[in-house]
Amino acid sequence: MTLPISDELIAESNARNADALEEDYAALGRKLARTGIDIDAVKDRVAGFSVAVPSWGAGRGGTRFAKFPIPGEPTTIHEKLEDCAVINQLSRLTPRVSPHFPWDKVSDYKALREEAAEQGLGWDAVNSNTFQDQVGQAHTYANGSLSAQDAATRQQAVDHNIECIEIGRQLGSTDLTVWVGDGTNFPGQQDFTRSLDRYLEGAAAIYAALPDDWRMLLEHKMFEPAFYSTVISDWGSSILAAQELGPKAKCLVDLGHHAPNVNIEQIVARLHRFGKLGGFHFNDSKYGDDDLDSGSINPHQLFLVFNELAEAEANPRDGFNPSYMIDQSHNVTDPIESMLSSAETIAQCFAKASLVDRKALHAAQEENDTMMAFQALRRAYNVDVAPILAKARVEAGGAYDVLAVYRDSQYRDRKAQERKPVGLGAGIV
Ligand code: PSV
Ligand code: MN
Repeated sequence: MTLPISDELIAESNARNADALEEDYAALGRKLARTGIDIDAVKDRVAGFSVAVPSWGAGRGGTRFAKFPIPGEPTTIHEKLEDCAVINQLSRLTPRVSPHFPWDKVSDYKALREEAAEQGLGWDAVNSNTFQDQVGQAHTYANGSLSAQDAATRQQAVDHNIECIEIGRQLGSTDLTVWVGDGTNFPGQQDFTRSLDRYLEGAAAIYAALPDDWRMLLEHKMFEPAFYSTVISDWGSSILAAQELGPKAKCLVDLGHHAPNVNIEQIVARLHRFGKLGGFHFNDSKYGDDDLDSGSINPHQLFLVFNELAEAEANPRDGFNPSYMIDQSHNVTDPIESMLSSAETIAQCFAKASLVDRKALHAAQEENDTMMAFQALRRAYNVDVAPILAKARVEAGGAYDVLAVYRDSQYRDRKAQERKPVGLGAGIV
């Protein structure tokens, strides 16, 4: 395996921090032991945790107003893979990449799969794109894709999704994530019911092409690019569609795709209750965007989501296998740094949720002891789990201080010498 950052650099940095890590880990171990928690067991759980990164997240996102590229930014899937390999090498938390087509199209997927494996990476959910027109495309998506009035446009969208499944099979993926930008900007523009009927018919044609061991993850979004209505706007529409499609259809929760202040953790519990929790796109938002780094605004909400996931894991009902992925837009930071920081925050919330004394929580709930139920969560949330994550990371070959090693490596500067500059313009491609 050839990894992009020098092993010596990581080893030297880890050696400098080894005493501090041992001290902090031992102190936290003693603290947790007082409440009957074995720190090594939590560390092993964290070592088994992972979250995928999106290939498109390796680039600087930009908004619909502007994009401010940085020197050394990747432009091809090969360069994006290399950046994703950096994130995983340092964090040991992100061993899979989620590709988006046609952005990541190549002529030889077997070779692409090997190229990723050579850098320690596998493939996560395949994402289709029927929210943009591509050069030479026969039918425009300007009026929708799976829900468009025009039958040939709908068929083109179905065919593209089926092609994505075929590519995913070659890469070794087992999930297809379908998000459509379909919707309206004016009252009366489309009939709500007829457009949903058309969406469902197209989604059923895609569903019929899924291999037995695949899932179709339906991603809802309240608004953008359509600002009046979207066809799959919320978890309600999403679960109804997933129920109509069949058992392989599940719902994907992008944390930014809700109205402000929506109780997302409750949605997670509801979806799990009905066997429809398929996965997550992690990011954060302050107003109504889906762009900010995971946990940068509301880490407590992220913890509460993971608390529901811990409950769901303990009560698997129809099984528990949600896919975890980051989906952020990096407009002002180096995307590698943002994803390193987000992966850490996500894993921290996972670890904190593992610390919740569930017996105490459930007992307090049964006794209607509101304060003690709340405190069961609060106690876990207040623990600084950084030493647990650092220990798991270092033991797996990652860096104690991921950002410091990344900066010391001057990886981005080196890439700025090698890679062709990115053009200006708006958008995430
Ligand atoms: C839509 O905003 C979304 O969250 C979907 O997951 C897309 O596929 C992705 O962002 C990239 O545009
Ligand atoms: Mn998303």
